[in-house]
Amino acid sequence: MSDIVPPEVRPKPAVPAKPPNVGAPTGHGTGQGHGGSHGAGVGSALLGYIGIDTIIEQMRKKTMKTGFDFNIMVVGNSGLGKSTLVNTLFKSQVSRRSAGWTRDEKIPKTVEVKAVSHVLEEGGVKMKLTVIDTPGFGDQINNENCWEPISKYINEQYEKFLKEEVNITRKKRIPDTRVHCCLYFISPTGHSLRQLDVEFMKRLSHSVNIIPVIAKADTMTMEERQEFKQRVRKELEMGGIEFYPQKEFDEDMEDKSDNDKIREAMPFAVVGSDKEYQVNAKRVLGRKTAWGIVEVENPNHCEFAQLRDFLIRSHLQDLKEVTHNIHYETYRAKRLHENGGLHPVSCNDTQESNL
Ligand SMILES: Nc1nc2c(ncn2[C@@H]2O[C@H](COP(=O)(O)OP(=O)(O)OP(=O)(O)O)[C@@H](O)[C@H]2O)c(=O)[nH]1
Ligand SMILES: [Mg+2]
Repeated sequence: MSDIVPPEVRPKPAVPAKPPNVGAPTGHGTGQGHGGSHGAGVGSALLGYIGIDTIIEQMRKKTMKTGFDFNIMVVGNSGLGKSTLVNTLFKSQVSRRSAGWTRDEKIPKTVEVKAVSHVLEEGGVKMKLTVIDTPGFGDQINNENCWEPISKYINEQYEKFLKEEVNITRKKRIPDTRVHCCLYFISPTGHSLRQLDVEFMKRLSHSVNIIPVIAKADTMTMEERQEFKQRVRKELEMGGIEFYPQKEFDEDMEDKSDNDKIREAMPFAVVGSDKEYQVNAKRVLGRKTAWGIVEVENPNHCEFAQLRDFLIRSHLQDLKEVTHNIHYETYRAKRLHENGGLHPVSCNDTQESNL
């Protein structure tokens, strides 16, 4: 069942438009703010404040109550700093570091897929974070089909969701185990992408949001890093690899311009650490070397902060929406089509929010 979703069956993006000015302060009572009557001439001037904008607050309260799921997968050779980076991203020990394991324990004979969940809470919002690790990827003598168990896992989660969705008595909230984001770790060789990198991203980019990152960026000089980034970008383009945020899913000009900036800066060259050091009277996450401290969150040192802002602070909801509306929808359409075109009895098009 691997590679079940061929690129040609991808539907047109159906990502719902983001509400304008979400989170921006609203001018209560003015009745003529910029939210009122722009658009395709369908808005009408309001004579007074109605309270439409309170939907944002209502959504916020709901999210606070229910929390949300976020499932992140890490793929890349052993020792590239995958666990460390995820721990750095979420400022907690959400992924077990393998340092200290014996060699035999460390490298599995085949690629394994292991999911571990944690509940993180910040500002009253609960996130059920599942980190999906893929030990053994790229570590075999023959790595020919090592993307297969990963593709299988991704599709199995879509299948699980589909089965729940078509049940006659559906759960109010379908547990979401679908992979929202796959961080792909590129080895900081300074040369070029390996055959395996290209193969993996090519095969999987149509069923999951892939975000390539350059691992252990502190092992390269600034010049080497820039050159390597450029080369990788070129190779990704030449290989026709679509990474997240995919150009074809930009919703409007604003989205395109924001995402273009991100795409031009990718793949982010990152450094991870779960150790804190004192720098200028501040505690910072960093890596201590004989010639100084590499500060993980300092944009002059590496691009970790850019990755974190993009992944968590600006695009987390979009990653979930693209997973649901594009990748899962493609899988679902294909499966229902295989089913002789028969829609399961209770299937209706109302999508449940994952929030
Ligand atoms: N120089 C450098 N070392 C790092 C970085 N991130 C992690 N390390 C170190 O690299 C080693 C491996 O880190 P892990 O996070 O366990 O790597 P991993 O990819 O999860 O390894 P596996 O679980 O074995 O696949 C540890 O000694 C880390 O301290 C980094 O950004 N730069
Ligand atoms: Mg690890």
